[in-house]
Amino acid sequence: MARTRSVADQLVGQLVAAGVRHIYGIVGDSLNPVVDAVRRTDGIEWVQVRHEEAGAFAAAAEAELTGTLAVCAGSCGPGNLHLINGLYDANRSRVPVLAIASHIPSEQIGTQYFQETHPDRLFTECSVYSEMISSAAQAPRVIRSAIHHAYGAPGVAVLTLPGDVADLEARPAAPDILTRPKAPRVIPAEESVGALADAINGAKNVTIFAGAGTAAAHDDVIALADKIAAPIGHSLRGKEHIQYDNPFDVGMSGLLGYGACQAALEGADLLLMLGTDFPYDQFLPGGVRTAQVDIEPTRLGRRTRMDLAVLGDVGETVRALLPLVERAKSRQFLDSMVSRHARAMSGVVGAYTKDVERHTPIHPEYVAVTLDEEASQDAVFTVDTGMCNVWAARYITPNGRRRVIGSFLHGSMANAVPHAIGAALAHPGRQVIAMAGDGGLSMLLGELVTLKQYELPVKIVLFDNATLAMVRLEMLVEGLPSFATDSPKIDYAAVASAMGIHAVRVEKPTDVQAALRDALAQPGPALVDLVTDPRALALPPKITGKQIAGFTTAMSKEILGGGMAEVMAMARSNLRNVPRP
Ligand SMILES: Cc1ncc(C[n+]2csc(CCOP(=O)(O)OP(=O)(O)O)c2C)c(N)n1
Repeated sequence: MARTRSVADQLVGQLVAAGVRHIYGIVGDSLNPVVDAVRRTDGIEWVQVRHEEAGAFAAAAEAELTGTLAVCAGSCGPGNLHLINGLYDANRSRVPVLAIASHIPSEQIGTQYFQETHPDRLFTECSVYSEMISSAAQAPRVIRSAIHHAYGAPGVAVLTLPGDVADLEARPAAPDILTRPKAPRVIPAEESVGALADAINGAKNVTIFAGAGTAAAHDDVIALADKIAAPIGHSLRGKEHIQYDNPFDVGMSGLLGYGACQAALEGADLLLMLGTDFPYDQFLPGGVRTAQVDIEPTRLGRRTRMDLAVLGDVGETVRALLPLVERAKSRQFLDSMVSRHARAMSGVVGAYTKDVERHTPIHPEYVAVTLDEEASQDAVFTVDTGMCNVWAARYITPNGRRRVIGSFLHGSMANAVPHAIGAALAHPGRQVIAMAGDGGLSMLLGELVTLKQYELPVKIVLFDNATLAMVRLEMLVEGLPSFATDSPKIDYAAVASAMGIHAVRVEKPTDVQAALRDALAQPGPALVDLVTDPRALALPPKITGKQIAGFTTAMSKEILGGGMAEVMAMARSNLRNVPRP
């Protein structure tokens, strides 16, 4: 007897029509009808992860790299609850992800049944759409609506689906034409562009601060900067889109920043924020007249003062603006900021010297620089939250082809390996490098099993400092001695080897380059466990008196607590990094 087409079959069919190629998750109970439909459907694969959170991160990375909807799924109660942190991350990064949260039997809802939660309520805060499918008649339109919301926002759509409803016979539905809609052109109002041109023409020193919204506007922004003689600083998310082939680059702002960005922001008499929702207002100069261009009205003026707002796409706005702005008469401000940046780069960022090649434990900056040299020109780097963010931001050179993916808005630990899983499946054949901290890796360590299961050629570059270094740094600047940050020294290379993954532990800086080169040449997954210096510090470009006081207090506490050796070791590790006057 022919099998009847179920709601689960219909769901999977609609997902395939929308371009979905993978569903990341863990099977179980109420989710089984969906998993079985995937098994029987061509063109879509089930990817078995070890923690549903990793499934959500993997889907987010796939969606970010391809722009096409990616899906994750969790069984009822705890299964889909595990998705939540990855979904927060995906939703904040505005990538099209659909989550299937399977649910307890519909007749049991509201009785405190085994594993009962309310996914449709639970996920509202981390999604743009969260609905429960309660009947076969409702299913096709709600599924379609979820897909449209995920693509349209873009963001996360969650479908809550009780197992018994998934098993119901599907109702006929109109065929879906749900592939990714073409993005609209968002053209700013003429008056807004005119006002912005007037403001620029009336200003003496303009600084551009560029965010991820400059993604498709690199050449336009550079042309504008050239014409109005404006230095270009950028946020962490803007870096990969604007920093390459950019003679006006003055570096990055924020806690992880470097270069002359901060000086350029503060020295301007007009700050032009392009496609950025950079959250740290303490790094934005509240005293400087500010104009902001963004495609999203809710972002206008929410981080710092806004004297002039332009609602529109950055590329469209800049192209409309270019003929209206006058060529700058003086390039003095631009020149002074660019040379200040060059000095800062050679003094701070470029501070690693020959000594570093002999410094044990290995200095993480040396690893990052070597990795930058060894990685391919179109590599995808996924970066753990923690100090890896700093090393990637400072040393991984963007070129318009490489991609750098992280939990840059949500700031979750343990994203690098799961993001790399999604990246490797999205782009087979492309080099995918996970820059991981040992705290991050150990948090979702089980995902090594996923790499092995699918022989995903992800290369994990592990900055193994046996501590939560980023938090250690936070404690120092707050004047607290480090506490509850250290982990036992674990040989992660041995752990990975035991799983059948090519792995090596590196303790000497002289072995770094060969180990990275060898790992990058492996056909399958590989892990390089680099024993790095836990005391390597990243100093923000703008250090407040309070932070210095905090740092000094923490140092005194360490000394009073008998930690003199620690203080000396930290000083030795970081002398190279202290900005010179
Ligand atoms: C899920 C989660 N838990 C805790 C934190 C707070 N936090 C931010 S960075 C960090 C330390 C990361 O340690 P590790 O991965 O070892 O990297 P390191 O900073 O040592 O390079 C912690 C605990 C967080 N951001 N996310």
